[in-house]
Amino acid sequence: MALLIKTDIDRGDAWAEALAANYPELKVYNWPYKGDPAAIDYALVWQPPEGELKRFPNLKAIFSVGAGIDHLASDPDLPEGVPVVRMVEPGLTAGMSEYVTLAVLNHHRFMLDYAAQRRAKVWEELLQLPAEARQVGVLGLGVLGRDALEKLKPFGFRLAGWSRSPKSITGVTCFHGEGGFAEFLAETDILVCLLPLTPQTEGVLNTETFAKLPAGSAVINVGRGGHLVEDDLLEALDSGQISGATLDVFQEEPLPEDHPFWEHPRVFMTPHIASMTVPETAVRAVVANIQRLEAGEALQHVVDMKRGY
Ligand code: NDP
Ligand code: OXD
Repeated sequence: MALLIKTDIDRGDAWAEALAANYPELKVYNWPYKGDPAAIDYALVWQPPEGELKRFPNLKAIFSVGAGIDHLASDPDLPEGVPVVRMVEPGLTAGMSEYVTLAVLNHHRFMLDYAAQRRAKVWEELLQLPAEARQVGVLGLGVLGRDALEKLKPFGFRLAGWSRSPKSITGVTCFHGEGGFAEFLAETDILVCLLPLTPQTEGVLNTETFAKLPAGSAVINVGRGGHLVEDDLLEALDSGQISGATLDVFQEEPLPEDHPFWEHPRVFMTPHIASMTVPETAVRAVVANIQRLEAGEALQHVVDMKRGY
């Protein structure tokens, strides 16, 4: 049995070593693969060139290196009938919850203001608000959204979430669908986007959405750049409707050098690193899934390609 790997960042031999340790019988090949395409059973990929996966006639499953699968869904030549599996693994989940907690606390504790004060050599205390005075609202109550909310619980924020289907989560006020969107936003002071990018969620962070938030809210986008209408955010930051933003993902990555976000004093940004798949833990999830399929059981975390996530 053979698996072909294409990851985005060089983790040396971490993937190969973890696979060898967890599944010695599996032959592992790195991209680009020059051998017989028919010999490849599984692909573990991040952003493969369009049409490339179609070259492998015997693929039994395509594993996404990331939780998001938009990099696969956008391939018009993705092989039909081959299940696509999204990444669900504890390392990726933990990293995202760390980032979201950090970003929420940054906004809650006025760190953008203190950074501005520091640049201007201003020594001034800003009035501190208790956590319960703020609502953190998470768009997307999937694996990552739910874990981030769990990790935020001990701080005492009021917590809310929004998803496509109804949910019930202890300590979180849950809203769903278009009908619940305005009510969810109305009380949300710090908005976190952890949605998958689909035709339905594209551009969800826009002027209309910002207008429904309380004035001076903060926005944290860790979903995909396509969720945010960047010009709408710039306008909302200028007007003060949005007081600050933490952005990890962008319409164009890497962010172009002349993009206004680079210099914007109310934007904290990072280069799509909110979380990363950890080979050592991710391999266990992939191997368990391959073994399940080989034993005639159903794969876990298969994407519904019609739904887009
Ligand atoms: P899941 O598939 O587990 O969860 C997706 C959630 O979004 C579900 O709650 C789903 O609702 C909800 N949702 C989907 N479509 C809609 C819609 N139209 N309206 C309302 N809610 C909707 O995904 P994960 O939590 O694993 O990952 C979320 C995203 O995070 C990834 O797709 C990826 O884009 C991003 N990500 C970013 C990273 C980074 O480093 N910046 C790292 C990892 C992931 P329902 O529950 O009803 O199905
Ligand atoms: C992911 C990502 O989807 O890193 O996992 O963006």
